[in-house]
Amino acid sequence: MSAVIEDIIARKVFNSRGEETIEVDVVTTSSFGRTSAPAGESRGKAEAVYYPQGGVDQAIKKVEELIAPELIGLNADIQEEIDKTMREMDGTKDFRMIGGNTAFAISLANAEAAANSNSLLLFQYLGGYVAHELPYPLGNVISGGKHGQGKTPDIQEFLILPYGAESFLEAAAANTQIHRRIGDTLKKKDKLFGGGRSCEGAWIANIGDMEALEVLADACEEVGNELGFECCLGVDVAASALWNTKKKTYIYKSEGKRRDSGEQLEFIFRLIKKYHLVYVEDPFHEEDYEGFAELTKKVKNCLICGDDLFVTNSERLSRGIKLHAADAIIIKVNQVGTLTEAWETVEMAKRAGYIPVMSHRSGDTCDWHIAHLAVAFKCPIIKTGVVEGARIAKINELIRIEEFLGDRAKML
Ligand code: 2PG
Ligand code: MG
Repeated sequence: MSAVIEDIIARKVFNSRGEETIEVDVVTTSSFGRTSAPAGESRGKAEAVYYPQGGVDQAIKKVEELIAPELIGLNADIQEEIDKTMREMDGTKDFRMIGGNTAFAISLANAEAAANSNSLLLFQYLGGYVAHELPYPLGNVISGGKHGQGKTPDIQEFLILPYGAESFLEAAAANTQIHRRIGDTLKKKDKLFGGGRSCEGAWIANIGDMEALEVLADACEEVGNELGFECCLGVDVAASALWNTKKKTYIYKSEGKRRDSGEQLEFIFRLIKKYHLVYVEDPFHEEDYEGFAELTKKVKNCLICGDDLFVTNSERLSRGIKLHAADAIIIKVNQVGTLTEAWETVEMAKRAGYIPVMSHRSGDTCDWHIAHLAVAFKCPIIKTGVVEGARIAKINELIRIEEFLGDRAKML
């Protein structure tokens, strides 16, 4: 059925942190699509600028006065044309004129409208009939760094990956059990622990990095033994937030330590070995491609993932590939702006043997599109938290996709 864009409506809504964000409806002759944009707290410097000057209000005005008149009449089926038109209208590298989040919401709402007009689910529309593989959920269970408050760990995220699960539902259930078990342990360990959680639903406790990893390791082992499959550990160091450019050191405030680049490498390497980490995100600051390359060369059986390093940007990824910096990449569509560009980055990553990890943002909405993108783009991992409404929206959508696929569903 034809899907000519008839209207584009933008409004102000809120994300899970209560920050203003943009939501867009794309209405076509035969369908409708809706998307709201997420926001990061620990953003990469090279990310798209979320909004034009004047914030969400100004972005809405731009949609009404500039973007909608340009896109109305185009065919929603031709995603590339929609995305390219927005790029050209903006004219800057970082989307500062119309806003990366404005482009993101239009781009995704358009894809959903196109899928609906073809009577397909989004993952099928984008990935084709053959798309049948589900990602493993990588879940944040203890928060620190910029996502923590007070005397919490320096490392931003302590993550679990139920790698041995046979289905997505089983994997998601394992993550919730581990999350609960960790909550119980923290109650005993930290007298001040009041059950507080970060914006991603991970626990906030008055413990250090090592203690957090010990708690994680025990919980993963216990639950893994009970369920009969392996549950692994990972971290997002978010090292740009620890890096002090002037002093050229990583400052671990809670621990009361400083580490230069060499010490950082040794420290992360020791953590990987001691806790058998299978996933380490942003172990170095966002300009240290060399550090990433050195660590990637040094470790086996542990993904070294670039988030702030690559910001879903193909130019930055291409530099990383040349230097063999990292072997996995976080994909956050709103870091780059449009679906087409994010897809191009995923394709480049796969060609170079990098693992694409589809990801939420710390300030997110109940929007579920990344669940479909993970399946459509064949991402073996989705990083989207364990509990909390905005995270559960994605987890539950993947459970629905798994059910929809029936016998054809397979873990990637
Ligand atoms: C990260 C993310 C998501 P933010 O660093 O990976 O967990 O955080 O959205 O704040 O950038
Ligand atoms: Mg990160």
